[in-house]
Amino acid sequence: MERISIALQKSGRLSEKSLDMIRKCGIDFYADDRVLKAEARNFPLSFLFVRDDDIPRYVSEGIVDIGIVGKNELDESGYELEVVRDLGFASCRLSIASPVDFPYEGIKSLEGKTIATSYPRILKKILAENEVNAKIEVLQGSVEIAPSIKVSDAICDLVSTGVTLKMNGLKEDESIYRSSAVLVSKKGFEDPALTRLLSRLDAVMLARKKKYVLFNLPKDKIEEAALIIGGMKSPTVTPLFNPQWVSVQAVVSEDDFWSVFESLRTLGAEGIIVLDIEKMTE
Ligand code: PRT
Ligand code: ZN
Repeated sequence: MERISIALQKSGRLSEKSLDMIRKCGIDFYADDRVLKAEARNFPLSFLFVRDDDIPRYVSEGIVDIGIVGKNELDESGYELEVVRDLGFASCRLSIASPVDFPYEGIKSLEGKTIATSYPRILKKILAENEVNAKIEVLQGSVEIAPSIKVSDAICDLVSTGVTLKMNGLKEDESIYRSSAVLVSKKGFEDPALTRLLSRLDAVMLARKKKYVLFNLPKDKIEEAALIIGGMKSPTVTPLFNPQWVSVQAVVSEDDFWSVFESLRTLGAEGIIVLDIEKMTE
């Protein structure tokens, strides 16, 4: 099988999780801060470690076959690539934020104002969609200080916890765009090694959203428990030494986990153990 190449962020918010995800696919390679190129030992994949800003261009120009980059960075780059998978990590939002005394009542409040951002392309598109005319002040970083130094009335920047905005005396007015890390390729790129990688990535992502639950339950409650767990072909039920009780094993979606947990407790489940699943297939 021919090797394919992937561009990853060398160091930053995407690096660790990208590497972690690829390692969870059973792909073994060496990478440290000084390494710019690497080859997987047990999979036809080679790596290029670069700044995230360069990844869309490298993929577009065929310098690498695929890459992992924030969706925001891809859309801002203007390159038309295929989003092969949304990997779900490094999620954040692009928000309008302004000083506490700025009266924001929706995006129209930005009419005639100046907005500082590092994402002029995405912002311009959203303003145009909403028929708002505003001046965009492009800054490469530290966008949050722009209003306090009178460079702009408001800002449009990435937010995850919102702490940075608060620390700079800004309020988050409205989130206008969502982003997370995506795996990209050139449009229509296909390769057996990519297919193999994707099936492993899918297994890793599926497992991430599920928990493995084990608990003991009075035998006569098993049908009710099966209903609560839901969405499953059947939980695995094993007899216990005490004939009135059984041991149950099931896979539960992380989103439903707490409601399932509480319902099982109400039903009389005891000794509930919850485990992470490393990999699984549908
Ligand atoms: O050096 P290189 O160019 O490769 O990296 P970079 O500095 O351009 O990017 P990096 O590593 O900071 O971010 C990479 C990607 O992570 C971004 O393109 C986003 O897709 C994603 N991401 C997720 C974030 C955030 N969350 C985030 N919170 N990128 C930046 N931030 C910044 C934001 O700009 C603001 O300054 O964090 C601050 C806000 O954080 P909170 O938690 O206080 O709200
Ligand atoms: Zn960057």
